[in-house]
Amino acid sequence: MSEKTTDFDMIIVGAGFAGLYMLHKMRGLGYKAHVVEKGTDVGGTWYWNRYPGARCDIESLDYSYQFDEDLQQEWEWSERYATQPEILKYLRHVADRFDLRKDIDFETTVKAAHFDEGSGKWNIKTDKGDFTARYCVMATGCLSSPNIPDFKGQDSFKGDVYHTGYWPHEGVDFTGKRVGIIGTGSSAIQSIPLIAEQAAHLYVFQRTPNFSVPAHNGQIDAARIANVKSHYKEYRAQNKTRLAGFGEDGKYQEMSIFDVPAEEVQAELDRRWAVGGLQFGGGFADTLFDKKANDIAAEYVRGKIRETVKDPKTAELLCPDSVLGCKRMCVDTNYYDTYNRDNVTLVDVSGSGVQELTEKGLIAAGDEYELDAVVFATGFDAMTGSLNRIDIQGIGGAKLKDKWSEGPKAYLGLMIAGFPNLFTVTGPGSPSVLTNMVPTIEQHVEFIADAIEHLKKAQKTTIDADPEAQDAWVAQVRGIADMTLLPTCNSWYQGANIPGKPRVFMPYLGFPSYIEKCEEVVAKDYEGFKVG
Ligand code: FAD
Ligand code: N01
Repeated sequence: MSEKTTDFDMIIVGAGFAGLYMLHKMRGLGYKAHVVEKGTDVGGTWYWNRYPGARCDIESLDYSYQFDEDLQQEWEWSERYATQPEILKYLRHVADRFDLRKDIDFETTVKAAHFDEGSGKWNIKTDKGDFTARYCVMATGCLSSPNIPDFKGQDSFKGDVYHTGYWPHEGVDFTGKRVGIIGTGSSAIQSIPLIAEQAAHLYVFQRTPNFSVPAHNGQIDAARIANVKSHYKEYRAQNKTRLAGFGEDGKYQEMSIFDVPAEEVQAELDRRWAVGGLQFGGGFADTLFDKKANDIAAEYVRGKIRETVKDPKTAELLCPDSVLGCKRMCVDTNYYDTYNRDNVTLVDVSGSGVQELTEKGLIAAGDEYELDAVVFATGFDAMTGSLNRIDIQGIGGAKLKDKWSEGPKAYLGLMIAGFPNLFTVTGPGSPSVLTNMVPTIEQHVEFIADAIEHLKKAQKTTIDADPEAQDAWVAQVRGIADMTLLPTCNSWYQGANIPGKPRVFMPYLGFPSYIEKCEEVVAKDYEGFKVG
């Protein structure tokens, strides 16, 4: 342990964007806060995901903290979409700039957190020792538990095995190797073009194709940086009025696609494709709500795939038949073009899937592929995975895992009824993964800090979610999702990627209405929370 004392006002689990800001915020308010982190350094997502091509797909000027004006003015992003090393460098800089490391225990994993009703404190067990704290914040991340499917013969493969979310720090050289990659989500779509440049041959095992739009990445234009920095506060404030907390105002985004003349629709889709990035999906008001409207944008992307990929059979395999945006859209550099390389083969595993790993490679769709390395780009047990891996027990020894056995329930994605003084940053029911996550994380951290200050002023010691308010919020999260096309495919948003995981739509759609709700809750004296 880095300090002799083991009793804190707050224990924070995780040293990513959320944990670092939570520590800084609480320290600034005069609390004794301490972070416990499994990794050897800060960074969270950007510490673990070091696969080739890893970078954010929200623009760097947006995907960064806004809590400190000097920091946002002084930090210089080099590319439109920052690479994993650059984001990690930024988070390391934040840790040093605010002297955060002295209050972080690295290489320490939290195994259990039990609420002690007698003392009103949390007993937190790690693999290196125990802590007590009045408040416990799970800043454990919502895409931080890698999903490694349980294939037959998993251990028999004699070659190298990697997961994108556990990438070796020293990097991997695939030169001259026969490589197989399982999955075609964002991680795969970023890494495939770069692995293909090195490998002797790359086999891509695709269960479901994804929609991807070009990043058009490059150096950030100096004039744009100067412009944003000249009014960063207002720029950030404007982003908070946007559905996903970032983006641009388009001419037609309040209009139905059917109210816009066809040639203007085409021109707007062309314009958005040329701009690149996730904003492609936000051109018209009904794309996410009306299947026919969605079909127009989806067919546009399919057209681009067919134009780019020379082999018609491969192109068809790459065309998703699902709704655009129903699985998280991907943003790529040269993804589709990579399939024009002679050393890349797309293998359709949509029917029988990857069946097993063998000594020499893997069996998919009945054929054995001989490989030197297998890359699992198989995603994460999203939103609940890292929480369920900790033995969390609340009032009466109730286990979080049991409470969530039919799907996670939380109030505002911030607290779980029956687990007093335990907060989750971007928990289920938060807008989290449907937004630019950094401003969402900052909003959550500030809400938690304000709630604790509220308790102090009111001379109270406990805050808990009211079960009825929680149920109403869970119903609202699902109700909103049900108005959209989001629940229409097997996405990780609803746990469909993990065998046996309850099928429940987890994130809340709508950053502005979420902020409004939180402000209303505070104005009504923490409505929906029990303070005691
Ligand atoms: P994390 O960064 O996941 O940090 C959680 C930390 O908790 C980890 O370091 C983990 O080791 C630690 N931890 C977990 N359990 C324990 C335990 N039991 N004991 C000790 N420590 C523990 N979001 C965007 O908005 N835009 C993007 O472009 C974007 N790109 C992404 C790219 C990738 C490859 C991935 C995987 C995610 C991406 N995300 C993106 C989502 C990203 O996870 C968030 O933006 C953000 O980094 C999350 O920060 P966090 O601090 O909440 O969690
Ligand atoms: O994971 P995914 P990811 N057999 O779950 C396949 C963020 N992120 O790591 O679709 C065969 O999207 C699975 O197939 P299917 C972002 O939020 C952002 O790529 O389930 N295949 C799918 O193709 C993202 O959404 C960036 O049928 C199997 C793939 O593996 C989230 O993290 C970059 C399988 C997993 O895709 C997760 O992305 C990276 C099996 N048994 C990540 N099991 C940016 O660009 C799974 N698959 C910012």
